[in-house]
Amino acid sequence: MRIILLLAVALAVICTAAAQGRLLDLPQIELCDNRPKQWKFGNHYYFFSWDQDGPDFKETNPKTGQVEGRKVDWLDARNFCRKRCMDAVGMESQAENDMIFDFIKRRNITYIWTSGRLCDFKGCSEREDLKPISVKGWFWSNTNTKMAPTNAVPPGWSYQPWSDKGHTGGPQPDNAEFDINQTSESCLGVLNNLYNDGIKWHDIACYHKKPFICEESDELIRYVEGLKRQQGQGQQGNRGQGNNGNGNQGARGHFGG
Ligand SMILES: *[C@@H]1O[C@H](CO)[C@@H](O)[C@H](O)[C@H]1NC(C)=O
Ligand SMILES: *[C@@H]1O[C@H](CO)[C@@H](O)[C@H](O)[C@H]1NC(C)=O
Ligand SMILES: [Ca+2]
Repeated sequence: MRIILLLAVALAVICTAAAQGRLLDLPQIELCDNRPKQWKFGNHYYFFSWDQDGPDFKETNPKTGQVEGRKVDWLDARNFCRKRCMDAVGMESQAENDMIFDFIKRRNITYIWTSGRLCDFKGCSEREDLKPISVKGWFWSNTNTKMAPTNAVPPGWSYQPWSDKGHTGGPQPDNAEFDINQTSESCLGVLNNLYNDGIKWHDIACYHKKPFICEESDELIRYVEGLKRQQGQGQQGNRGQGNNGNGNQGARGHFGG
């Protein structure tokens, strides 16, 4: 069963980011038109941030003076994708997850951010269907799709993508950093064997900096097509009706069944 979270994509980030005064970015027409199309899977193109050039993806290491792949926090990862009509990757199927794990393995990448997010922000606690939150509260923010409960192999999958190891020894998600200093591990990264556990999903505090994989967003592509139509009709100063400018398309959405 595939349950769509009709909660607005942005809600998680709006609430999380509000404290830091940071919001989701809207796509930009030129960046969308020139979005990197590194490889295709199903109907979507993908790219790995460190394989791209430019200041969003490369930075100079102050110690060595070398230009290297940029590491960013979870929200920046999403925003660098979103500006390009993409979003951080979401692995809603085993086939897609296999594809991402294979890429990480083949390229020997240490870790990446995904769009995975824990619903632990405003509006989540009223949702009985998300309790207990550590088991039923995870979703892919790029497509607003609920993940399967974390404590079992997802239905239709042949393996458990969450690691059975971590900082505290136990299975993921373990919210380990919260126990150290009350920083919630609300974001989902893929780690490559950092706990001698192979390539696996881990809950990680969102401020940590990592490279990322972007996946095309049907919603943002449609949004930019609408923008272009408006501009073609000579309407100006009307950037996307129904969108409050924060990428938050009706934060009053409901989870569907
Ligand atoms: C893969 O990456 C790890 C960590 O960066 C490194 O120690 C190892 O030598 C690499 N393996 C290969 C085959 O490149
Ligand atoms: C929490 O602990 C981690 C791991 O020791 C550390 O990297 C991080 O900076 C700490 N965060 C805060 C807010 O103290
Ligand atoms: Ca963890």
